[in-house]
Amino acid sequence: TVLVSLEAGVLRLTLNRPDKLNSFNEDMHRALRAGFERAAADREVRAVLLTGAGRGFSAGQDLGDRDPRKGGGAPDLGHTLDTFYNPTLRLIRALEKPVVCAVNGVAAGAGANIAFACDIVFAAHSAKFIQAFAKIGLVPDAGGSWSLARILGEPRAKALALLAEPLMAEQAADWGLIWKAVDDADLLAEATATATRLAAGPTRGLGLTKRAIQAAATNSLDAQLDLERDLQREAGRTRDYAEGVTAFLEKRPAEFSGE
Ligand code: LHQ
Repeated sequence: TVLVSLEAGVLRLTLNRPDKLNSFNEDMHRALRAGFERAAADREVRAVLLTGAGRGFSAGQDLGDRDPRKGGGAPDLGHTLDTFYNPTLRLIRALEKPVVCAVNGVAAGAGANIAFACDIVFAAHSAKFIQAFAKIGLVPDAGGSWSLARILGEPRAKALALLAEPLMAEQAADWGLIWKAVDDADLLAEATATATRLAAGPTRGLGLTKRAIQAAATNSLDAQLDLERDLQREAGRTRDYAEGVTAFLEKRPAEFSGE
């Protein structure tokens, strides 16, 4: 349900249930989570690229898995979040390596919100984001209420969530929800090039940078200045910092090891 490959330090995770628009069943949840766990543990992985197979990125939760017509009483959706979505969301945000996302087609419900949790998001011009939850009586999850409100502010976050209308890639980029909308034909090449470039970078410094920017949302300026000091102290001790400065002084490209 998730294709996994490692090339040039980039762990590529491809959601792979294309005939169901890569909607999440338990298998795919487990496989995606395992992919991010590997990304954290494996030193050879220095960046992640998340994308989808076929014409969609992900349609969110597989609704066929929870057919109310089959009876069995009301399901505990909180349990689904605790068991599956939330651990994966936390892994993505805590991973001290860059996560690039290539949204190749429609991203609905939790599918959209998993994309918004990634660090650098490219989307094909034809891709659209839909907070589909309102259509079935649910609340935005997989971090969506948090990321939409933080990135867009309440007026746009509420309209997207309450109306569940599609937001095209170009508009998402204009609003700052994603990094770039690119031509469909260029999406994978462009996202792969970016992930590959990041994977050849000073991984520790990039990871600490991610941590610093994420902490800013909840820190005061004072706390953030202290955090920058601490993280810079750590970055200054890496081999890659020494290599970066040496390469600059020797007027040659740096060769970062990730250490
Ligand atoms: C699907 C799905 C799908 C199964 C397309 N499931 N088959 C929820 C509950 C529990 C715990 C916590 O979290 C959540 C989080 C959520 O993610 S809730 C939101 C769930 N997602 C949705 O409500 C989106 C449902 N899908 C759609 O609205 C449309 O499929 C979109 C707008 C994504 C795409 O539309 P189209 O491009 O017109 O494609 P389609 O509708 O024809 O879908 C293609 C196939 O994929 C089709 O199967 P079929 O056998 O008829 O070819 C769909 O049934 C299937 N599919 N989404 N979520």
